[in-house]
Amino acid sequence: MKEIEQARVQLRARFDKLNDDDKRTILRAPELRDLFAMIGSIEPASKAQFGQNINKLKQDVAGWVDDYESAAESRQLKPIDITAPWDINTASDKRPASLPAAYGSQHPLTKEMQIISDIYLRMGFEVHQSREIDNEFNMFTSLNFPQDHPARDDYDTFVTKDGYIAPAHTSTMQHRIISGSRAKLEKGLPIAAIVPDRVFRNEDVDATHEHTFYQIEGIYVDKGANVGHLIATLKTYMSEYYGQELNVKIQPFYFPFTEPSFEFAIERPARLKKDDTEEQKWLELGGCGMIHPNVLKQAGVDPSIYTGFAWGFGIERMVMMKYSIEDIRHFMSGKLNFLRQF
Ligand code: FA5
Repeated sequence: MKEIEQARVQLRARFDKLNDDDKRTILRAPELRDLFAMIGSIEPASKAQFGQNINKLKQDVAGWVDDYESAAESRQLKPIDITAPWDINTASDKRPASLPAAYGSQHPLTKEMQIISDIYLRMGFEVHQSREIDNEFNMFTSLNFPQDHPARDDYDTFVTKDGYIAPAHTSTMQHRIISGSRAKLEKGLPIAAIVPDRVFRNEDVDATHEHTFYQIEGIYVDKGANVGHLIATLKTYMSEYYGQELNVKIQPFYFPFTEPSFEFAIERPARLKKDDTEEQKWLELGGCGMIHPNVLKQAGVDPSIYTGFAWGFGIERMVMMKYSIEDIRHFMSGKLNFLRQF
């Protein structure tokens, strides 16, 4: 039986040296075949034992392969959690049961923007990012603000010494997205995008106004897009986000980049109303309208063939409605007793 033991040592040495992907080839090793071929020449008294020992070796070799593969699998499955506050090799029963609060959590606005983006992704919209610094063209000119028009002053923009602008709304992305995606229209596909991102205004801060806040821009361009589609899109989104149908109010407004333009408000729940006046009844979430033909034209889209709609809502205000948060300043206050509630 010496041959079998010699073969076992050789096979093991070769198995250890094989590359990960080749470990299985050991099952077809010539040593095993040669041993089986020897059975015929073994004297009858030892033949049965010899056969059993070869079978045992063959099973052991298959066992090496199985053990190796299942270990490789669990090596792959073990996630490396760089945020884990314990050594990742600590046995699970020795790890702390829960993370101490000091390790933190996602900011409520981050969480809500994820939820909002997921709703729009399900509705077929792409998600784009905005910029933290932009230029006069994207902030005004591409959006059909006439040169030196007072409407430019409606947005209390922060401007750098060399004339760059901290975007005061996410509409700065309209031109980029429409011109960048117009090839889709030629293929018969709509442009459908959202931009949830940060904007800046030189504004007096109060319970509903911040100088740095978030907006979500929505852009849709296609043949035949109309106001009915705009309202249906916004209502569908609202009822998904709030988990119920809400009363909405749409009234005429003015933006240079949409025509017609509307202001979109939703009815506040009683607990967020200070009194019973008509003004307190509605919370204005943002503006919307049909994209102005000049905006489409500048982005290289023919407004006699395609139409589109756009909207821009304040994210803090939507989240405040959802959780009955009475003051927008809580979000950036860094107060732990506020943040821990989410
Ligand atoms: C705009 O910013 C337009 N760009 C919206 C738009 C987009 C219209 C696309 C048409 C088509 P407005 O300045 O009204 O519009 O701001 C939109 C929303 O942002 C407001 O209704 C409000 O919800 C939020 N918002 C505005 N200023 C502040 C602020 N200082 N703090 C918090 N939220 C604000």
